[in-house]
Amino acid sequence: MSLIIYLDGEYVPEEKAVVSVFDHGLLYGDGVFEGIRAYNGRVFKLDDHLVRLYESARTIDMEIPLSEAEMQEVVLETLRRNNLRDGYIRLVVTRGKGDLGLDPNKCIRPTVFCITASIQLYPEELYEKGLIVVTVSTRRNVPDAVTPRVKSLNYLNNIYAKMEAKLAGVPEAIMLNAQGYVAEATGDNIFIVKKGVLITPPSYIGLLEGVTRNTVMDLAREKGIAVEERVFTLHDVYNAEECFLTGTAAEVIPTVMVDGRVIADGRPGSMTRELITAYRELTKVDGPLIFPGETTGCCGR
Ligand code: PXG
Repeated sequence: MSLIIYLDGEYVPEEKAVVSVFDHGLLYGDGVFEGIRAYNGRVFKLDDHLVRLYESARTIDMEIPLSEAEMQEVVLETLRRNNLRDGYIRLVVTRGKGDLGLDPNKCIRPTVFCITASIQLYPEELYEKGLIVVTVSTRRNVPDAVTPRVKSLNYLNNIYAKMEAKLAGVPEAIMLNAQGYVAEATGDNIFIVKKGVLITPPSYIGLLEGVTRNTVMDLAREKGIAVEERVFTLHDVYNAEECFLTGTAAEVIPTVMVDGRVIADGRPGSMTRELITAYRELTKVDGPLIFPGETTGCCGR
C-alpha cells in the first residue's frame, strides 16, 4: 500500500508527492531536515527535533512557512494517516522552487514535506556484540565554511566518509575535524568513558548536536555519572574504558573496535549497557501521543 506523504499543505499518496526539478533543495542541497522516531504511539523528543529544525532554518536564513505548533501537527497527522505507532519520520524543508541560479531570494516559498515509514531496526546482535568502526580520511566540514550544527540537505561530507567506511568493510566511520580532534560519526555522535567520566566533544568543534546525544547526557547525569563536553583525540578513543555512538536510528550502540584497536576487553561496557537500557525505557514514555485518545499510547492491539 502506498504511503501518505505531507507535501505543502496536503496529504497525498507517495506517487503524487513530487517536487520540482527547480527546487533548490535538489539543485543545491539548500534546505534543512530532521530524522525523528516514533515509539509506542509517541513521537520521541519531538520538541527537541523541532527546535533544531527551526534553528537550522534560521541559520541558513530561511523562514519556515508553518509555526512550530503547526509543524508538530503535520508530523502527528502524517503518522495518523499512515496508521503508524512506531516508525521513522523524515521532515524536510527546502528553499523551494527557484531559477537555475544560486540566489535563494528568487525562490518563491520553502517546500515542506514529511515522510513517515516503518523502520528497519538494527539487528539486536550489534547491541550485544558492538560495532567495529574505522577513522576515515575525510575531515568533517569546517564550521567557518558550512557549520555541521545545521542539519542541512548537503550530506556529501558524510557520504564521502560513509563510502570510506564501506570500502573498509565496516558500517560506520569516525570523522575528525580539521584540527584532528574526534568529531563524530557519519550519522551518529560519539562518546567515550575515561576514569568513569562520560565524555563527548563539544558541538563548536564542528559536529551535529544530536538529540540522542543530549538525551544520553541527561540520562547519565540523572544517574550521577560525571559528564564532560571536551575535545579528545584518537589516542583517547583507543585507550578508552568504553566507547559508543548515538543517533536517532542507531539509538545507543556500543563500539568495541576502532582502527583495529580493541576497546578495553572488546565487549560493550557496563555504563554503555546501563545507558542503552535507560534510553530504551525513555523511548516508551517520552513525547506527544500520536492518537490523543490513547492514555497509555500502548501497543496492545
Ligand atoms: N551527526 C550527524 C552528522 C547526523 O546526521 C547525528 C549526528 C545524530 O543526531 P540525532 O539527533 O539523530 O541523535 C546525525 C543523525 C541515518 C541518518 O540513516 C542519520 C541522520 C541523518 C540522516 C540519516 O542513520 N542524522
